[in-house]
Amino acid sequence: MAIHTRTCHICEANCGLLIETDGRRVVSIRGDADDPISRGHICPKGNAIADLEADPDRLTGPMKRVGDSWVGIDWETALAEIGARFAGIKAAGGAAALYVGNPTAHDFALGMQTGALKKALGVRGVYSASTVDQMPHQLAQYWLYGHNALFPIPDIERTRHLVILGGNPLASNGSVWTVPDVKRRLAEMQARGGKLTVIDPRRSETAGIADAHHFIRPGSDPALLIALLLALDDAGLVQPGRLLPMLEGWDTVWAALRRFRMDDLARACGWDVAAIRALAAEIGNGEPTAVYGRIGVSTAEFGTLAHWLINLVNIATGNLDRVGGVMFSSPAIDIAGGSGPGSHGRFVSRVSGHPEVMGEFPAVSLAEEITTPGDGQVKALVVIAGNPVLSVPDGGALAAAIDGLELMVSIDPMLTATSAKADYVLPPCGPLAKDHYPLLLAPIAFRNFAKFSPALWEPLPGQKRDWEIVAELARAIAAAQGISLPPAIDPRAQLDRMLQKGGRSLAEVAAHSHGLDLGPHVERLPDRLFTPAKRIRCAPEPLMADLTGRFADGLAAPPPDLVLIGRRHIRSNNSWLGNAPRLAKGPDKCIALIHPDDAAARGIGDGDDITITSAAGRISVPARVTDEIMPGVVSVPHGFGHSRPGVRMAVAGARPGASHNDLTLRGRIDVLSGTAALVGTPITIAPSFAVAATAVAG
Ligand SMILES: Nc1nc2c(c(=O)[nH]1)N[C@H]1C(S)=C(S)[C@@H](COP(=O)(O)OP(=O)(O)OC[C@H]3O[C@@H](n4cnc5c(=O)[nH]c(N)nc54)[C@H](O)[C@@H]3O)O[C@H]1N2
Ligand SMILES: Nc1nc2c(c(=O)[nH]1)N[C@H]1C(S)=C(S)[C@@H](COP(=O)(O)OP(=O)(O)OC[C@H]3O[C@@H](n4cnc5c(=O)[nH]c(N)nc54)[C@H](O)[C@@H]3O)O[C@H]1N2
Ligand code: SF4
Ligand SMILES: [Mo]
Repeated sequence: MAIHTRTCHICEANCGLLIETDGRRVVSIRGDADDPISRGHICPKGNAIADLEADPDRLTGPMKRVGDSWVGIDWETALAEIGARFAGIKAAGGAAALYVGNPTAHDFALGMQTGALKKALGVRGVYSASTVDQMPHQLAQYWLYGHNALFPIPDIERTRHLVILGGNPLASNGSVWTVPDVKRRLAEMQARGGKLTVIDPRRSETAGIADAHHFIRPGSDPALLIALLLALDDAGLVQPGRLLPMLEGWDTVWAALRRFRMDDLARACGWDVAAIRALAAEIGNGEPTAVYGRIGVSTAEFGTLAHWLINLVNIATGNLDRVGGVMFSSPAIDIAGGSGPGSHGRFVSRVSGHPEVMGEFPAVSLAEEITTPGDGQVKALVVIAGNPVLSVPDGGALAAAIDGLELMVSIDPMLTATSAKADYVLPPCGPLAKDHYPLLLAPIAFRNFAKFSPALWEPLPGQKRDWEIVAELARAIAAAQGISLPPAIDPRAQLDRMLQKGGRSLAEVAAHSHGLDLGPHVERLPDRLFTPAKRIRCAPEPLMADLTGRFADGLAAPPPDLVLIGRRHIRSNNSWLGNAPRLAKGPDKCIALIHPDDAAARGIGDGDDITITSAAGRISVPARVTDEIMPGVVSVPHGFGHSRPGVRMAVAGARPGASHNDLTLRGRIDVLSGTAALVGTPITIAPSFAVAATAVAG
């Protein structure tokens, strides 16, 4: 028996775990009370790591598709075959694409190898989960602060008022905000006299514990945020304080904002002007206040605009870089200092001319790059730890496009809706055979920390770690084309170098096996700015143009009758934990929430099976009639749809649910960042029996 300290790799909370093992068997997993940031917290997903390790559906070695079946193949042969097939495709003029999924963000060693794979594949723009997620934050930060990785983090331990738009940390455990034990921390804030305000079209779990909850029409947050800024201005509450000398273009912003009329903005977001003024008075009362927006705000048609406006609200009230407001971290490894600041529009995508953003193309544009003939048509695809068929809008179209590829390789432990379409699946070893360091998460934590968790054991014979697979795949593909790549980066050595740059070492961090507390955030401006003049660029031209053009033009447009939004469940993680028995139990999660008025108008009763239709497709799910959702809005979680052909996930398949992304539309995007508008999809709904009857009649 042994007890290992570990960081949970599943979500951004990065909880400290104590894992008790007997040989290679996990006996128990519990929260680590000595972890400086999570202080013993654990959620059901942390316990489910035992299920992930022991999942009987987990692939134990490389698989090759032969006709309609899978055959096992050894690594060397698989890599050589992939290399040769890839070189053939390249020689015939075909192009490649790389899609990088969310779990990559939790594997520092893997992230170090993707550059080599990009080079071997000859790809310039990559596709990733970022453009169905947080890219708007990064783009707004790149323009404002000069670096895409400068995330302002709510100072939950010292704030007096936290305002959350489009985030539900009680289900998600916090996002772009590593904040384990968030429920208790929010309660502590309230016990100190602090206030929690939630703005969400659904009375979410977080709204349920808030001091105030306001509904908002999906996608209309920018209207509310502009209205809040105008109300602050009207009340004489615009007080950037010590930030003022750092602001560039401040007057330009206000000139543009003042062209909007309060009534128009209020109508667009469905608020009373009086309620907007009341919230502005609270936000601007001089107390430490943090306004935070997350995925409900970023995955919208004006995602970048919304995040820019959230930053402007925090600047206008003097709460940016202020204790108790939103603050910049001082991580042990400064990823901002160590990487380029970011980019926008250095080159464009082939088919639709989307500008690259941080070197990425929109995930929604992958399908068209595969199906549109011509020079540079994508014929080969590599997916690393991703399930875009379920996670990217119009997954049905992407699935069909993938069928037309000449070569598809998936690095994934499971046969999923996406990897089941591959020609080769290269599965990694179990998660506990990999080292862990929160390279991308520590910089967004509510408090500075460092923690290294060594692998509990070596991979089983014949298994490899993700980073080894990517490194070897890159070299096999390069070699087949006669390209030479430098030797693979040794992750531990590289991590040590990165820590040493900040004055520490891997040995020192590793010696603190429960984690190293590096203290609360401190004021970092203006030094932390990456802009040449060390000033905050408040009025970036593309945002000003988006504000006065696309946004202003659409403000008066009447909203669709009914729109779709998403949600998360504490026992899920996107599409990939559905096969863990201890998470799958309990009531059905893939159900639609519908307001009683909307249900009554369509003859829908609680528990009825309903069919939801959009311009992309249709799905059927059970309905729950509830006033926790606002009228005109339906909520369905994403990450379901495990009954697609070839999926081998017995537990998930027993209750497969339907995929939200069979309804989302490829054409609805935030044009600045290329991020999909996942919220606000126009839909119609009807009882499934009625739809079936019409289909028969038609
Ligand atoms: N409608 C709608 N769609 C959404 C969202 C939404 O809110 N609404 N959210 C979006 C967001 S925020 C995200 S991040 C994306 C996620 O989108 P993706 O990253 O494309 O998908 P995931 O569902 O996270 O699937 C991850 C895959 O990685 C595999 N995997 C898990 N662990 C490992 C590992 O250690 N190594 C390897 N190689 N593979 C592993 C899993 O088996 C799974 O197939 O989905 C997005 N899609
Ligand atoms: N349990 C669990 N935890 C997770 C995940 C998971 O799938 N399950 N996924 C992880 C990932 S990859 C991510 S990116 C994070 C995301 O973390 P969060 O951003 O906290 O994500 P959600 O829980 O989906 O909360 C989004 C909220 O936005 C609301 N919303 C929808 N549309 C709008 C709108 O137009 N305006 C406003 N103001 N609100 C809106 C929704 O009703 C929902 O309550 O969670 C991470 N953690
Ligand atoms: S909250 Fe996130 S990091 Fe913590 S145990 Fe749950 S899944 Fe793991
Ligand atoms: Mo995400």
